[in-house]
Amino acid sequence: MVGGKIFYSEDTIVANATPLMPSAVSVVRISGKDALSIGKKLFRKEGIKPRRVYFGKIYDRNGNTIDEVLFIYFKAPNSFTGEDVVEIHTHGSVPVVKKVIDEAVNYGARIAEPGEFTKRAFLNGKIDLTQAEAIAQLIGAKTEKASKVAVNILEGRLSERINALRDTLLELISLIEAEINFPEDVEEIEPSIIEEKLREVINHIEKLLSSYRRGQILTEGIKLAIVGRPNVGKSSLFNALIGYERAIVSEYKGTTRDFIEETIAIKGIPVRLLDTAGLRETEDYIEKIGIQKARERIEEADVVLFVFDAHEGWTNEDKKLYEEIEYKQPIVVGNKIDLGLDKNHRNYYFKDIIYVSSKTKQGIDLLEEKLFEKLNLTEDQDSEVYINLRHYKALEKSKEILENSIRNLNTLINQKEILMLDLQEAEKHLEEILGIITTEDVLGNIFSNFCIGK
Ligand SMILES: Nc1nc2c(ncn2[C@@H]2O[C@H](COP(=O)(O)OP(=O)(O)OP(=O)(O)O)[C@@H](O)[C@H]2O)c(=O)[nH]1
Ligand SMILES: [Mg+2]
Repeated sequence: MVGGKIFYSEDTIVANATPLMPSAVSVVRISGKDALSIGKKLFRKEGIKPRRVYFGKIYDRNGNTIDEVLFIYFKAPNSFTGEDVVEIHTHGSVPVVKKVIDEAVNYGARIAEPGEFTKRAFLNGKIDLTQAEAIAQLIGAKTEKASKVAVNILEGRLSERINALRDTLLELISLIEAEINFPEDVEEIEPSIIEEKLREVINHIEKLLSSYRRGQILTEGIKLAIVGRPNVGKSSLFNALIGYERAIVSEYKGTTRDFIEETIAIKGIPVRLLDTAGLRETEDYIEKIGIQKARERIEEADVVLFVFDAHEGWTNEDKKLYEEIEYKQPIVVGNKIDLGLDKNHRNYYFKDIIYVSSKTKQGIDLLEEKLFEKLNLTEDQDSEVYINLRHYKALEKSKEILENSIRNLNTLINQKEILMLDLQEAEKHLEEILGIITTEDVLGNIFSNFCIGK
């Protein structure tokens, strides 16, 4: 909390904390300095103590019962927002919730803006900005893994790492400052030590920067295209991966024309899987269009699975196609191993073939492993954190300044004031991430992405 004091906004806000739809229970939340007095007017009970659950009724302004509810009061600063908060648990009836909000407004509350509760929690120092963002991330998480990482950040894992970087810089800044202020009493710092410290910070920044892409994969997923010549078993592999017979499979070449898409989770990552038409020269008009579409999908794909028939062997046609899409660095999949491997398979010029059978599902797990490895994801994400674009930009700026300082260290070592200012600026960019310094713009951007009531 800033200076240990509760930051009270001018007004008291109200909103439904649960979606407006029929359900077992709905929660209406009121936060602000008048939360309790407004709550009491609705609940009509005296002697409400904090953090106790009361059962009773909510009345409208004319004394008519709106609903039977549970009523909880959280006294500042021990609440989510850090302000006085009242939670009213009604039956999950849309008209009831609307009516309760309407009556709270009648007694002086204002309808909350999106993210306003969380914003108040931030302004009261209950959470820093990375944690506020993590709340939105957690609410929006589509997979268990994405939610796990959001919880890591909510628990302060990202803040810890940013603070560690800040500490290193602040320590260095204070050493330089001491040297500037007391040149007689303080020993000069070796430039090599300064450089070492700066490199250490840059290293850690780079690690965080590289987590950005992984975070995107985790939250937004990837596009995975299955590609190869006709009849090698692309649609069969597609079906094996999604777990049911979605795509038509047949012994005729050119079975798949239009591409087929299905979203699945592979080890917790959302994957948009695309089955495409077998690539070949053809006179068939429809097939031609399909092949054109397949090529577009290859272009867009994050990862390409290049399938060939490992029983038949690596043909010239495979080679030609492979060379065409080599720039995508595809994962090469040899299918149909249940029929036995081609006798020349040891001579293929790749080291890295994943052999599978779409029919028996042999090797499919290895393929998933390989995909994971390719995306640079690890299985163990218990303490993993991912940065967002806002963090990315701030870290880049900080890194740029530090790199510049290293480059010019020979000169700066004799201009310590300038060096100090640079390091201070680099540190300020780290503060931005945590929200120690912010602008209304930045806050507006972040909190407007929240849903109402959070
Ligand atoms: N034994 C065996 N047969 C397979 C396997 N995978 C596919 N097949 C057979 O190979 C033939 C072609 O399979 P598809 O999955 O339709 O091949 P495709 O690559 O999608 O073909 P197009 O859509 O024409 O490009 C079918 O007869 C499948 O039953 C496998 O792992 N083992
Ligand atoms: Mg097919």
